[in-house]
Amino acid sequence: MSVAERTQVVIIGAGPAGLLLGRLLDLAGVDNIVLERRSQAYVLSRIRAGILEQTTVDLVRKAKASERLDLEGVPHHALQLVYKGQITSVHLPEFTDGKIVTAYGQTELTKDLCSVRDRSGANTVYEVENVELHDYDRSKPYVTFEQGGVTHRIECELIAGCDGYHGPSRASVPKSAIKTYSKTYPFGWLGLLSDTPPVSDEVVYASTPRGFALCSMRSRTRSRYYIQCSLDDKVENWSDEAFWTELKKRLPPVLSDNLVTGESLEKSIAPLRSFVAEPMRFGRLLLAGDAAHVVPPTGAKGLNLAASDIHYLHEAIIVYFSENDDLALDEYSRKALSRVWKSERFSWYLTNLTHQFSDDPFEQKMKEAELEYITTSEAGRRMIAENYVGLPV
Ligand code: FAS
Ligand code: PHB
Repeated sequence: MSVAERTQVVIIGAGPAGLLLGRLLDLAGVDNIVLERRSQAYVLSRIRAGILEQTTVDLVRKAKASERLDLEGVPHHALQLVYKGQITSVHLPEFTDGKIVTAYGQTELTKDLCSVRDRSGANTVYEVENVELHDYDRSKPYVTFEQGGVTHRIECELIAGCDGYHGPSRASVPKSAIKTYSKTYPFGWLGLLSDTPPVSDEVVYASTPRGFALCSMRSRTRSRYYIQCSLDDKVENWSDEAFWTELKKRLPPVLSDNLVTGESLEKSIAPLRSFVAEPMRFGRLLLAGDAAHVVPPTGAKGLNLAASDIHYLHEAIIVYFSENDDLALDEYSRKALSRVWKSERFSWYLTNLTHQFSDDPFEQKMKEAELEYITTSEAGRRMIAENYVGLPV
């Protein structure tokens, strides 16, 4: 593939953030190129998030990439909290003027975004190596990368770092110019994907003395389950049968008795982390998605925060080029971070509320009192609902 030597925006990373941004800029006539370390097949094989906020659905529609999402996405009008064996349904529209969430896998969303980008003829270069960012603190930034032993250089006006937590964009920022905040959790999530009907029509968050469990879906015939596990646990320690047995022990009989088990399509352990980098703009470099922040998956916010950033970033870039307005890029960082921190709070809160990890008796009593309050108070359920559907952008 011939690689453009110049473009308006170089986007590093073909995850949801990079692909969504590239598509929205394409539609706005802003020339861009996406550089991706992995093959397209690898990118499309990732199993990640599954719940979309309305803001995310709206943005995918604006990107004209929602045909399958509109057909196959499963609307969820509530989430279920399980505590002391009791199920509390948190009805979302009741507390949020009608808002809901939609179950649709990140894997499917990435396929849709790749598909529209490929059909549009926009330039995506896969399997690049040694991406380096240059002179983004000046007026003529450029990006270099290698492919097949050839070094390429792309002159540009802006660089969008959409390369995830481990990517080169944030890592290229001098430590003196960036402040980071982070927290790691003393447990992980063991996840299993199976072609079995979901045990519930909505996501179930179960807080039990044995640990946390989550029941979700990718469609009405494909389920996604997680159980809290120790950080030193290994996925090879868990046969499918062992997983199903433990999951059943963490669900009330009304769910465990109806759980359809089956062979795992995928099984993996993910660590949990909260992380934020401030600011999200460094001259002509803008960070978005996991390159700038990470949340524990408990609140279903990771993918949605990436979309939230792109909601702000695509607008800022369009204004930057159409009105030669540099301030729009500063506004991006401020607006994005305001919403990032509120999602970080909710994800941290729901993780602490539902997982077992503190052997401090007082902390345990505080957790129990909070769960009693949330499951019996309208104000408590309202707080959960309005954060779960996504705070206004
Ligand atoms: P991504 O990490 O998705 O994409 C970054 C892209 O940049 C990748 O394709 C990567 O290959 C590429 N890249 C990296 N370095 C590069 C380089 N040097 N050169 C070029 N390209 C480079 N969120 C939820 O809401 N719910 C969940 O259940 C959930 N589960 C998750 C499970 C796992 C195992 C992980 C890791 C994350 C999970 N997340 C979940 C969070 C996840 O969905 C992210 O929030 C989401 O993928 C963020 O999208 P991006 O910012 O695009 O980053
Ligand atoms: C998922 O479907 O993968 C999922 C759903 C809700 C969460 C986390 C993950 O809070």
